[in-house]
Amino acid sequence: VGTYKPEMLQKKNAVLVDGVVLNGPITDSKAGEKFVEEACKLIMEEVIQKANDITEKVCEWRAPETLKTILDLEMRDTGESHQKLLQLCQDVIQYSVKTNHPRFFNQLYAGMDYYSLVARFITEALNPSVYTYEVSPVFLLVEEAVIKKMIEFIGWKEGDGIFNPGGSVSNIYAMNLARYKFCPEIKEKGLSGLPRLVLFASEECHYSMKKAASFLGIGTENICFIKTDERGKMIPEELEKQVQRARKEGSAPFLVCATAGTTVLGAFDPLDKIANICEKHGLWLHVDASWGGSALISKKHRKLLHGIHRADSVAWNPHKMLMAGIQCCALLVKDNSGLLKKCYSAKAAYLFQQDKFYDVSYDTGDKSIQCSRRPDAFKFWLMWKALGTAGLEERVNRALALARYLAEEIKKREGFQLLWEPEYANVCFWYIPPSLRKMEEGPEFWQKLHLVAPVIKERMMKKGSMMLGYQPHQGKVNFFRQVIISPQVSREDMDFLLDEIEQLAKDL
Ligand code: ABU
Repeated sequence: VGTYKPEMLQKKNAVLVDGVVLNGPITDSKAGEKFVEEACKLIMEEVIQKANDITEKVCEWRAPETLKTILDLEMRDTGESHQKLLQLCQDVIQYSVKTNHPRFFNQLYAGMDYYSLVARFITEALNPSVYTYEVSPVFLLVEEAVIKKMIEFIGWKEGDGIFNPGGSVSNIYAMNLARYKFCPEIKEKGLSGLPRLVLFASEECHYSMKKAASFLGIGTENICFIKTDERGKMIPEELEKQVQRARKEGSAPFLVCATAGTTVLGAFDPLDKIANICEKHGLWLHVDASWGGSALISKKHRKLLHGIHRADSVAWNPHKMLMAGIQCCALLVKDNSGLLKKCYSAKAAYLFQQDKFYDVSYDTGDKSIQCSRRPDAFKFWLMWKALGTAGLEERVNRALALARYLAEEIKKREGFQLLWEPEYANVCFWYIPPSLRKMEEGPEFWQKLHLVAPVIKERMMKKGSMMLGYQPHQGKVNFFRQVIISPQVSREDMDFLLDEIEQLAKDL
């Protein structure tokens, strides 16, 4: 009968319902354990032990149609064999990008932290959902401890917070929270009858601001994008002007979103001056420090966020600079009167019973728009426990020192042009290939230079030697954005990066 073994049916007291034998479990735990053991060995050998090996490729590029033919993607009626499954795991590892490789510089995350990795293994094995103390006692306490510590680094005496699936979600939460504070009746009454709400963010802000405004029914046209200076920082005088203009037009300003660490330039808005304007006009100040928040850990670099303690909310992603593993993103809120819970709670009686036998204030799930929620704070906590604050600080200081080193090397080399002095871990530069070096900087030069970075990127990926990003930005043609994060990266990798670009582009 189907997958049942005859001995199951022959068992005394065998119970059959709708043709299904109900006696005993039907999982083959021995086979499962063997699979886990061998798959873990594969992960150890193919991912973890290779993470520092620069002779390994960063990526094994295949076009989608080719990759589809290599990977056996079809899901069939019958399960695959143990060996076939291990082969599939091997294929997945082989053709995935090794974001833990010392020469993966492509995104605002990189590298391997062994402790956060083990934390992820533990949480994957335990499969908790962080909403009530009864199902997640440890992870809720861990989240509380991590949020408390992050709040200390911001410089607040007290506060609240919640871990979210991504910085964009934290920004959406913050925008909604600011609006709730501005007009609490919105939770029950909805949008009708509201004045035209307006918020302010810099031209360099993260694209999640637009997503948030459209998702929340505020409308992207009601984001007033404030001009930035040549370094990509919001100009406070422009903000003041725009707030006054919006008021005169009869709109209702309610929020300023400043950025600490912009995505491309790594720029930090002048938070103290922006806070003065927010205070004067009674506006909620949210700081998107998803990328730059980790500078708070460094005594040397925390001045980049001078004034952050005056913010009402902060988004900070330890999965970026601190390498806590995707995803690890906190929204931190200065309010300690339960605003977060008041804004988001729906009081599901089947989860948040008020007559439980323990202190139900630990059932924090109703501070979130999510129901199921991953224990993301745990991987940051285990890593912090392992490295100590001093270890985290060393990581930040070293990444920023390597960025400075790279910038200086770029200045020395023929054909490389630094766009801005790095303020953080983003190093933005052009590579001008031999054929363009003598050309006048007119429209033809820029048109041709625009094509260079994509060609180099294609070549590096097909070779698998490294990965770094490029983009056009604010009227500038395609340039490289190098991001330095991982302590596995060294000065030699910076030199390699420049040598490799020269090598890949020598015929251009
Ligand atoms: N949240 C922005 C991440 C994009 C990047 O890694 O460049």
